Amino acid sequence: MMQKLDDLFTQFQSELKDCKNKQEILNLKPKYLGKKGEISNILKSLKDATAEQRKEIGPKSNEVKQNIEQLCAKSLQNFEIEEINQKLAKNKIDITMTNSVKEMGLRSTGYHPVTLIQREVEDIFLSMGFEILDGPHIEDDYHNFEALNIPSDHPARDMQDTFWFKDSVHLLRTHTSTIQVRGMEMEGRKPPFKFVGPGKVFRCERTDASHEMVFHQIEGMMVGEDVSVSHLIYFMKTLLSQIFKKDVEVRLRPGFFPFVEPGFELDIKCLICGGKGCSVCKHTGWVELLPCGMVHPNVLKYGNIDTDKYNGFAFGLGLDRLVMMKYGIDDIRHLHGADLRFMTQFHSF
Ligand code: FA5
Repeated sequence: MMQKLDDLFTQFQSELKDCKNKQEILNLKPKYLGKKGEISNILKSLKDATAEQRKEIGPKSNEVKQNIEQLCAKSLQNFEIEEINQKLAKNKIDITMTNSVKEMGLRSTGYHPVTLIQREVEDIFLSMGFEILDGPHIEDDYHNFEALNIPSDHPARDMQDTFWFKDSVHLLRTHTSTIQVRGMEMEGRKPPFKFVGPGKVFRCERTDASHEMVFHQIEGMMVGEDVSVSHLIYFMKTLLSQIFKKDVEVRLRPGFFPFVEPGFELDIKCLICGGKGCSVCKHTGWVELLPCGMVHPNVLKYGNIDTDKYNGFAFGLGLDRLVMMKYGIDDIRHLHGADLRFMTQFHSF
């Protein structure tokens, strides 16, 4: 009987080896372990065996049963792993290869015009020694208002309609000026420094030809000794001449923002209508593009900067409007639409 159990196990191993798929294993298992299987037959015949024989055969048959069980489970697992690997190999997509996109019959639309202009502006400022910083979309009251010299009772809070979270503390940032605060907070940050911070901003506004609820700005900040309005004008002029590669008419007028003093609005002569008046410039001939000014001492104090020694300038450029002026787009809403005929005009891979 003991020999028979050994022979059965050897026979099982050889049959298992020949199994070509999961189903064959599932069919093989009951042949040995099923109610009418080989092992059960042996166990049934124990009733005729002596007590001595039973003592030996019982544990031995359990051992063989367990081994068969384990080997079946292992082989099934191996087949499953092989199946998964085959599927993975078959469906492999190399997303780094632009050719795969074409082979799959998909059209590549290139970069969004706002991304293109953002990179262009970043490169111009990088070449002038500015750093590039980032900041979160979800902000808190402190970074969006308080540290920018806009306390909770200040009427300037109403200048930008804010998407607040239910806790009344967190919000979707309404401007990239939050990056001024975050930039000054950075560990080891000491003047002199200059950085730009691009990104999305959110306002609960009615949309029209020049207003969106989600749009893009790039913030700029320079802090050092004896920074003046001339520095500010120099950097703004350099930026605009490099972006437009032609002379564009601009005007500087007083502007009010609690975080700058004095504050300015830099407007560009509308390039859609040439200044004659249209829906983009609201029939004024000018488009508000780049508010700026000298950083208010209170903002520097929130950033732990010694205001007896240092001062600075800051600006907040509207990137969507810059794209509109550069490419002659007469409605900002085209930039957020999904019309591929529009999107593919700018750049492709
Ligand atoms: C600000 O957001 C200030 N944080 C800018 C600033 C920074 C001033 C640093 C001084 C110093 P304003 O709300 O005007 O300012 O927006 C700045 C620019 O963003 C505008 O000139 C315009 O180009 C663009 N902009 C504003 N609202 C919208 C909108 N709804 N849709 C598209 N562009 C907009």
